[in-house]
Amino acid sequence: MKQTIEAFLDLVKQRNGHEPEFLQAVEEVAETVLPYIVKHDIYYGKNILLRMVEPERLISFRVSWVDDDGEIQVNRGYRVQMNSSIGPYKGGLRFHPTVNASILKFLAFEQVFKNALTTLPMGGGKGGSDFDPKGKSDNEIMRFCHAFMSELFRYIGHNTDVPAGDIGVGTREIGFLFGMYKKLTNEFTGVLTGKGMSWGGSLIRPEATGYGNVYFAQKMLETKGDNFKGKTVVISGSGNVAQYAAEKALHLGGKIVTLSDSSGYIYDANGIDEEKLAFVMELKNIKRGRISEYVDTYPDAEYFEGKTPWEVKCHVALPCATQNELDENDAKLLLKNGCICVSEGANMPSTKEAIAAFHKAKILFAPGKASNAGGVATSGLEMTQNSLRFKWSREEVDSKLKEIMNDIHASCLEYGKDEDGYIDYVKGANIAGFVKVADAMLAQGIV
Ligand code: NDP
Ligand code: 2IT
Repeated sequence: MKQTIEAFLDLVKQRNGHEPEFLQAVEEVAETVLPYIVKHDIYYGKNILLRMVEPERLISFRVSWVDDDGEIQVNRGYRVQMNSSIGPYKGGLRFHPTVNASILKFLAFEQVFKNALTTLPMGGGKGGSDFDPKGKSDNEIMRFCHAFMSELFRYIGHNTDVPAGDIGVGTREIGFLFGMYKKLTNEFTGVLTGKGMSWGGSLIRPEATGYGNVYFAQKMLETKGDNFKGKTVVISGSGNVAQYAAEKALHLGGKIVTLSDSSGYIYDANGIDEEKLAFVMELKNIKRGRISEYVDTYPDAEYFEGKTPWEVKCHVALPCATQNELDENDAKLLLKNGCICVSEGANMPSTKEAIAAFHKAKILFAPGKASNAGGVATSGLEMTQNSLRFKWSREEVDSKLKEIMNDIHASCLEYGKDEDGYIDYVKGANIAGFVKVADAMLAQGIV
C-alpha cells in the first residue's frame, strides 16, 4: 500500500512540484482514499484520484485598475474550476497577497470533497487574487472588484460556477462583484453567494461557517457524552469565521479566551462575552482595525505580538484564520495543556505533523472540509432560495444548517471508524466525499 501511495504522489509531485500547499492537500487525501480504492473493485484501476487532482480548468488573468493616487496597479486574478461532476463549480474567492496557483488549487481540491459532504449538488472551485485589501479605500476596493469581474464574468454563471467569499472577500466585495456581473450580462441571477439581504442573500449565510463549525464540534463532544458547557475555548482569527464561531460557542456555554490576526493574539482571562464580541465585530467589520486594539478598550486582557494562541490552556481549539497556522509544536502544547477537541474553521490550518499528533493522542479532531462545510452548505441554500425566488426565515436556514452538519458528522462516522473505535474524521471525510464524486464521475464516463 505504501508503494502505491508513493508512486501516486511521485506522479503528482512531478506535475506540481512547485506547489507545496496543493501537494499537502493531495497527500492527505491520497493516504486515506487510496487504501479504500484498492479494496473496492468499482474504483480500482480507473485512475479516478489522478483525474480528481487535475483541475478541469484553471483560468489566470490580468486585473489592472487605478488607485486613489492615480497610479495604475496590476494584480493577478484566478479561478480554479476543479470538478463539476456533481454540480456547478462552487467555492469562494480569496483576496490576499499570498494568493497563488498552489494555494487556490489546494483550496479548490478540498472544496470538491467538502461540497460533496454537504449533501447538496455542488462541484468544487476556488479563485481570487494577490490583491491586498488592507488599507485600501472603499473606492479602491470597488474599482478592483469591478476590474476583476470584468474578466471573470466570462467563465461563471448560476449554472456554471458560483463564487462566494473567503479571506478578504465579504459582503462589501460580493456587492461590487455582483454589480459588475449584472451590468455586463444584463441578468439578475444567483451567480454569487454571500449577497446582501436585500438583493438575494440568505439569512444565516454570514454566520454559517462559524456556527457550523461549532455545531460539528458539539456533535464530536456528544460522542463522548460531553458538550460546550464550561469549556475554555481558544479561537484564532478574528474575521468572519472566528467571530461567529465565538458567538455560537458562547451561546452554548463555552468561555472564549482568545482571538487573533496575522499580527498577534489577545488573551482575555475573563472571557469574551457578547458585549466584547460586538466590540470586536465593529472593530473588524466596520472600522477595519487590528485585534491589538481590543486591549485599549479592555485593559484586563493581554496582547501577544507575533504569537499564535495555541499556548493558551483550553479544552477546545478552533483554528479559524488560515492554512498551516497550527504546527506540531502547537499541537503538542495544546495536548499538554489538556485540549480534548480541535475543530477546524479555516481550510487546512493544521499541518500534517500536527494532525498526526492529535490522532496519536486520540483526541477529537475535525478537518476543515467536514467542520467548516456549513459556509458553503448555506451558500447552497442561498442558491436554492434564488432559484425558488423565495426567502426562508433565520430559523429555517439555521435548522437546515444544523441538519447538514449532523449528516456530515454521520458520514464521517460511517467511513472513519478505526478498529479500536476511534473516529478518524480525516479518513471519514475524505472517503465519504470521494465516494460521492467518484460515483458521479464513473457514471458520466471519461470526460
Ligand atoms: P476573513 O478575511 O474574514 O478573516 C481572516 C482572518 O484570518 C483575519 O483575522 C486575518 O488576520 C487572519 N489571517 C489571514 N491570513 C493570515 C495569516 N497568514 N496568518 C495569520 N492570520 C491570518 O476570512 P474568513 O474568516 O472568511 O476565513 C478564515 C478561514 O476560514 C480561511 O481559511 C478560509 O478559507 C476559511 N473558510 C471561510 C469560509 C467563509 O464562508 N468565509 C468558509 C469555509 C472556510 P489579518 O486581518 O491580520 O489578515
Ligand atoms: O472555503 C469555503 O468553503 C468558502 N470559502 C465558502 C465557499 C462558498 O461557496 O460559500
